[in-house]
Amino acid sequence: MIETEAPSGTVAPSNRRRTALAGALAALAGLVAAEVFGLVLPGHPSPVTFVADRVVAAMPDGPREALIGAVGTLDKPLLVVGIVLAVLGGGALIGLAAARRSSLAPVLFVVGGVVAYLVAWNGTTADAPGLALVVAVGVTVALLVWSRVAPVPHADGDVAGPVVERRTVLRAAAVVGAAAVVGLGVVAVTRRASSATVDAMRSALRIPRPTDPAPVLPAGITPDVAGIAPAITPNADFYQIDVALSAPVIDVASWSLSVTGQVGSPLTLSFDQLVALPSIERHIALTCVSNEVGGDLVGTARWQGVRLTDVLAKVDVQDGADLVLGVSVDGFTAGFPRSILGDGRDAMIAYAMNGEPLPVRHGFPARLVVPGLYGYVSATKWLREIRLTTLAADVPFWLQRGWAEDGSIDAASRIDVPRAGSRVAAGTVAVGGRAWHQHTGVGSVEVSVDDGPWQAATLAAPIGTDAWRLWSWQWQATSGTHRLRVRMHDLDGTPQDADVRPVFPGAASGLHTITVDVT
Ligand SMILES: Nc1nc2c(c(=O)[nH]1)N[C@H]1C(S)=C(S)[C@@H](COP(=O)(O)O)O[C@H]1N2
Ligand SMILES: [Mo]
Repeated sequence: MIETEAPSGTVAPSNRRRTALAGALAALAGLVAAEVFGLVLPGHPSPVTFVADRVVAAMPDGPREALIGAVGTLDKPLLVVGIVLAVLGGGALIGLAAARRSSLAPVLFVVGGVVAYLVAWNGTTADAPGLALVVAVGVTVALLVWSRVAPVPHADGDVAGPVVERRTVLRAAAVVGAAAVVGLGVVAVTRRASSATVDAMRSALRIPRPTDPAPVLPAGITPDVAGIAPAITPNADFYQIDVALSAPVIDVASWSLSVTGQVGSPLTLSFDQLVALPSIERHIALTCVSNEVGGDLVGTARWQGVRLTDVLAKVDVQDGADLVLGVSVDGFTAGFPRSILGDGRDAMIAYAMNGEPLPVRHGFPARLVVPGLYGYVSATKWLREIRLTTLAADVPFWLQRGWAEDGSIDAASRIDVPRAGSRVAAGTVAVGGRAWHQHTGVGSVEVSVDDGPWQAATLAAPIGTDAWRLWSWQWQATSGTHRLRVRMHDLDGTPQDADVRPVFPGAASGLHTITVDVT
């Protein structure tokens, strides 16, 4: 049965390779088991998700900034592949170490599990017991698999370590591989089923008519420019930014929202209780602080929800509470000064977006929307708690990572059509775009060609000061390569900041400039 007999104290290279492989297999089996087990714990993301969140959080600002702009696309799968490879590598190292002393393996797998737990723990104690359970199951399975693929030899096991037959490793690899495929298949199917359940729940939900509906929009909010995106962003096209690897799947029947912290009488609302309260409906533009000049991390939707100050009035907020902190089911937090609500802006606990329950990826069943603040300080999705607190006691997620405390939105403008770098025919060319300075409003937009004089663009019909405003301009284009720039003044007459600043730590600035080839 034993293929190679290594002399005491040394290990044959082929055996080392096989124990490394056995270790990697055992770690993979443990990871798959933890993923599958994690799935059956309601409301818990997978352990890999937990770790990926940690990686995003721990990254230095430069790379993270680059990543955040793209989160929701390719970066997440790449992170997951990286984490799986790291686990395989860790398992292989344990295998190598155990090639000399097999009794080391169980100890190292347990240590690996503890490290995984610490790396994955995101600081919210609510998640700790579930995560501990998931990791414990994973480690147990890894140990079981290890004891099968790397049997301790009959004699002096403690001295020479396990001797592994190639056939055992191959057979174990086949079994673990098959189990991984089946297990992850089950995960994928169940995930799809549970998001299908939420979709069914969403479509079954009845959202009451708003008590205070949004004003009827005038005709002409979207200018007649071919190829320009509509002034009200459809839900399917609305940008998405979050640090969650997969959107939390929330059962609205068991969900509740608590208003806590420095309040005289804390409050908990079920979904039914929330939507039974008087509601407002408003067109509000949401903007991400990570939006580059000319970028598309901005959108305008019609939101319906409960006015935040209505809810705060019910809990008797204490004087010292100067921070309103939204806490998400996924542990994310965003916070802003309570004083900004004093101007009566339409900040709300939103539960509907463009006339339907919030899409899962936009925070189902409820989120915060605060006109005039970037999302990172205000727009908590999958909201579970609103905490009245202070910056000294609770530092919001992105502030912990060096982003600016003041999340007020800056004025900005963008050219959408023609696209940067495109080719157009000489003659009259329709130019169009949008500008925003939420809660202040857009006063004027101007365009300049090749650093020539600023020329007034035509503003489309207004949606409201909390939304963006689209614009158009007829360009008499002559052949050659030309540079177009845009700038705006807000309704106060203040020009947007033309100085070039990067995104970190508090929003990019500078004028959007594009080059167009006219033929
Ligand atoms: N739970 C949670 N809410 C969150 C975030 C997040 O990472 N997690 N990101 C915030 C940021 S930075 C922005 S810009 C907005 C984006 O909202 P959207 O994805 O609906 O466009 O959500 C905010 N709310
Ligand atoms: Mo953001």
